[in-house]
Amino acid sequence: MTSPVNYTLTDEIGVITIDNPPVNALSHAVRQGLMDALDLADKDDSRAILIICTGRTFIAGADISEFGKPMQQPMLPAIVNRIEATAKPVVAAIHGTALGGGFEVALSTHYRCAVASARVGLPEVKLGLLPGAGGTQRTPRLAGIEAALELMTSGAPIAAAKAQVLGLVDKIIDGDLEEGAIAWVRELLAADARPRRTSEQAVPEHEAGVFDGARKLLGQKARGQIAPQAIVDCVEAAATLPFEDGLKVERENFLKLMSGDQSAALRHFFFAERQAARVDGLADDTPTRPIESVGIIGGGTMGGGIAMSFANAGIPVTLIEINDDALGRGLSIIDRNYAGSVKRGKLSDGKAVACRALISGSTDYASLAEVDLVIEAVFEDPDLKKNIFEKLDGVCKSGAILATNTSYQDVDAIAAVTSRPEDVVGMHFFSPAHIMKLLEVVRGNRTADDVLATCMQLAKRIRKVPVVSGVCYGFIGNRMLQPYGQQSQLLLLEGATPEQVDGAMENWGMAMGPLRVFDLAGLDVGYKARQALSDDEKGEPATYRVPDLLVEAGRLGQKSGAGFYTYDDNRRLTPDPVVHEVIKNAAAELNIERREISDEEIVNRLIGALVDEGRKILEEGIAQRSGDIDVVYVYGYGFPAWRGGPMYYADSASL
Ligand code: 3H9
Repeated sequence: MTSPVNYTLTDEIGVITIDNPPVNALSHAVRQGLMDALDLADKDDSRAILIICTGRTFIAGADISEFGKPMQQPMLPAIVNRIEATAKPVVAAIHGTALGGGFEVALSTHYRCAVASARVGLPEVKLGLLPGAGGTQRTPRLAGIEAALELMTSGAPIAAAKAQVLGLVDKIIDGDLEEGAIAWVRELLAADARPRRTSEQAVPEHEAGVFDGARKLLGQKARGQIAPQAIVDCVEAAATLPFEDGLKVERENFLKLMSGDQSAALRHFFFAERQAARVDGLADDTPTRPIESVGIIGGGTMGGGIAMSFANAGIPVTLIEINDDALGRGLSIIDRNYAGSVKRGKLSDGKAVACRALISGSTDYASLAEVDLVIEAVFEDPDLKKNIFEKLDGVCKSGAILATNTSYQDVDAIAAVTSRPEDVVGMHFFSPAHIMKLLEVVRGNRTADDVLATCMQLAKRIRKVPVVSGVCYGFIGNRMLQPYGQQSQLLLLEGATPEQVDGAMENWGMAMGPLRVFDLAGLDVGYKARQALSDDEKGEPATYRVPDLLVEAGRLGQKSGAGFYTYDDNRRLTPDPVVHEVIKNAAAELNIERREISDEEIVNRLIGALVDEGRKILEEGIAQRSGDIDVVYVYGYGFPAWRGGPMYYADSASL
């Protein structure tokens, strides 16, 4: 078998080239190949060694698919230590993304160069791990404690230019990387550059209390997660212990995390997310339609957010509203959102201006005649939606994709009003659409394969995570939310308070408890929807009695300053005895006996409700696979990724 690592000696420079597509992960064969190449380089006439990769990226990390299986020698920590100990200068040449163990390989070399478009990072925390090949010890020595903590606990990669400022990269190469890197190695040799070992460097000065401060902050920001805290322990070890002892602390912590539940869950989630992008029965080479321009109907919060998602990816958007006033309002919300993104440092001023310039407005459907995709994002009125699709059928060019952003309605019924149901699909974004990553792609009975393939590909282009759903009321996410929400109402009537229900779920890891979510969304939304239903359709009165009473008392949620809680002007909540009374009275009226309810019961019943519905969704073939449901809940509903998603959790906890 040929090795994925190649070694050549040219004019006194030994070049180690890694070629292990798709991302040059450090599989066993790569690790062995690196050791073999280092053996050759040790013995030959090379005066310096260059490590470089082919394909789209430098090494993107350890091979995650090998985790959880017996590991084969040589192990990465031994390899990086060997690289650093090499007697000849070793140089890393980075392009694409140098991540995790890949960046640790680079950190163990003596000099690092990168193309300007390269990004480097230590994302292990996203897999419930920490950099386990010296990263926790070398990064603080090079970049300082604060920057190292930020890099490792956020897991977010940084651009080459920033890495250079931090001392993690020495030189930015313009033009061809290999040529530029070899020229630089020659310069280094001409200047008699010697191996420069990071392990021999002292950790820069740092503020007293930096570690306790980080632990406290992460206790809030990364509540429930153990890897970020372990990273702080390792960096503290780097600051206080000799290098070798720091490495031991790192190894111990790494192995503990690797065998723990959180990392197993996050690794499941990593692969579930990538699997979700695949559609069963759709060949990888299914043709796609070119999407160079998009129309959006409806300039409300949703339509505006969707418009921004496309504009941010460089795709021009025409936003349609019913009149100039509504259009002006819609565009000004977009302006405000861009200003907010600039203020929060998410976009540069220049980029925001360029993106905003890609969004134009119109009140005339004829402006959509040439667009490649239209997304309808008006409110949930099935007749209005059908009416819009009839109009689109009349004006849009042949081959244009017609999508609805409906959260609940029957995509097949909407498609049926057009003469081209095969071009109709659901694209269900989550609010705020320019920020939330989830996109449910709803496949109608007659949606064409190339339409589906185009939407999946397009999702990636606009930086969304797509999950395919079949047609049913609420699709995957909102359908599961219904029994979850209903169960929260039963818990209130049976004896829990809103703050107990929310507290139990938030302590368990949900970003927000169900009653706070209801208050945020507005209690009047569900109330209005129920008014249109028969008693039978509404279901068990206990599942909606309390919110009905609250709405009738003028408590519509955050927007009215009161719902399940009371809110001050800054939308800070306080529990409200009036609500406790409403709940007690409703329980008495419905003959429900109240009792002590434990936090454990709250979590089990709520997650159980989600999972039961998830199982039905799987059985009916609405979701392709249980991992897809996990992706929906983590990216769309604040489910903790470190618990793997509801379906993974149910399996692992034998629910
Ligand atoms: C680590 O390094 C631990 C060390 O500190 C200590 C060791 C002792 N392994 O995402 P994509 C596959 S922990 C195996 O769609 P993109 C991926 O599954 C690791 N496979 O592409 C997919 O396969 P498929 C730290 C991997 O262009 C294909 O590659 N590193 C790995 O959107 C394409 O992936 C990370 O956490 C891997 N490490 O994004 C980096 N990475 O086609 C994780 C990818 O069969 N990776 N695959 O579905 C990423 O963040 C992105 O994949 C990357 C490319 C940015 C590299």
